[in-house]
Amino acid sequence: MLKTLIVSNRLPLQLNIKNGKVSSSPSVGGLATGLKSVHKESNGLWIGWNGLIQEDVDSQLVNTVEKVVKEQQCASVTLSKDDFDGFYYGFSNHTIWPMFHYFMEYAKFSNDYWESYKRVNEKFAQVVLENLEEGDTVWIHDYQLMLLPQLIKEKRPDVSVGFFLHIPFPSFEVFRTIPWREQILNGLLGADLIGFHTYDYERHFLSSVSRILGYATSFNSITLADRVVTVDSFPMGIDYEKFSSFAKANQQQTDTTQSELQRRLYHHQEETPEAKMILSIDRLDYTKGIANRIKAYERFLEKYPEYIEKVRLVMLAVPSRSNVKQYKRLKKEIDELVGRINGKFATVSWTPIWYFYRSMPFTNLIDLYTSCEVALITPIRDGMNLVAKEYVACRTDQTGVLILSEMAGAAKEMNEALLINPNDMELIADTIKEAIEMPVSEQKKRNKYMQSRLKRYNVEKWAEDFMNKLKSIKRTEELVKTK
Ligand code: GDG
Repeated sequence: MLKTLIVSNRLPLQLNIKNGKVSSSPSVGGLATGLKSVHKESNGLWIGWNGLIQEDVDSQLVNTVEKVVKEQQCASVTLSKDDFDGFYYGFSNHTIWPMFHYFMEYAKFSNDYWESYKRVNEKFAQVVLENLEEGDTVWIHDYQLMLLPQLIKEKRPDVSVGFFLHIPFPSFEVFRTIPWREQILNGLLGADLIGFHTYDYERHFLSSVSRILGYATSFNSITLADRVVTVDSFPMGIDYEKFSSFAKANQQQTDTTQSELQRRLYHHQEETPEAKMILSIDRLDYTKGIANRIKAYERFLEKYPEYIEKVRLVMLAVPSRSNVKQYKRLKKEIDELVGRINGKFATVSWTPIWYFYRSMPFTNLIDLYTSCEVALITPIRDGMNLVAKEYVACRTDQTGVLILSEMAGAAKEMNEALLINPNDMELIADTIKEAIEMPVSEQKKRNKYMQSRLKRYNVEKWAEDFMNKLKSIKRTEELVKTK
């Protein structure tokens, strides 16, 4: 039976090993939800790293781990500590991530990282090739695996290969400075279909291919010596129904069933009914513009002191890549900024910023989305930004104002949000005021449009569109061959 193999850096499951027993729980991220139908249909298989470092796993448990993984229709790629440091922390997160988000000064060009990246991509290729059967389709995800399409295509030209990039593709002027630019492009061109969140990323990629490799490109295709590669944009959506139904249930909680966080948030609203809460949620990452956001909030309090005690920034920063130098530095900067601003403006009964440095259970995330009147999302660069979409989906009564950076891919589809330049502190400060003062009728009008779009183009539709396109490319190729 024909099947689709999904390949991503991490498998969509969490393994737990306790007293020699191995169990797994599914992870609930957007990608796992979107690809659920592709994964479950026709005996699909998901290939990726299972989250365990090879040296840490008792050799007697190796087979049990793989058995548990297999039960979830998954197969593991095993990574050693060296692999993880060079491939994941190194090339992926210390070279590609900063370069593709235009933080060129943060990028490290190391040949050791590159060698590790190549080696690990080959490890992935080996597991994929072991599991491939004639006529199968492979869908590869994200910047950690950009060499994999070519590694598969070389060995199995008969197999249909798709690739989706979840982060921006930078402009040619930035991309050309990477020492391994040709190899990365050739790696990607092993795919039959390459997808991006927006048309801008797509055209940056096309321009790099034509100027670095010299291939002929059109609006959305690249002509190689022996085949044509299709390039297209597929803006990733969210599981709209899940967010809106959890939000509805959340609002029906009673005093006794509310979570502690929900109680605190509601208590705050009861005490100061005219006060507004501004929400900020991201992984703690320098691309997300968290420091600028705090500074803009400070500017807002300075410029509009009438809002002192009448507004609060609720900030959730989820720990991420904390082994990388820049992330450690950023954490320190944010701790200091929050401390300074709370020290500067706090009154006996009010703290301007509530800061949480941790990840929260899904239900608490919903508590935050439903209770904050404004969401302030100001990345310096962001491939898409799903938090913006989730916030709007959770506003079941259609109130709430989204302030969104123009530099997030999501801004292309969310024109009704208050769009800002994340480097313009004065503008952000003024926009916070505009958001707080926006009449309810205006809020509802804007959210209505955004909700209907998010509902229609949800994450399942995104996955379906990509797969349909890949299938149609395959059909066309077969027709050409039989002529
Ligand atoms: C990359 C690209 C692109 C956050 N905190 C908690 C939590 N979350 C969930 C959110 C959301 C997801 O994590 C974050 O997604 P984003 O899209 O905002 O950002 P990245 O992690 O940087 O993702 C990005 C995305 O890939 C998809 O292509 O949009 O541009 O950088 O779903 O809800 N979930 C829970 N607790 C938390 O504390 N449970």
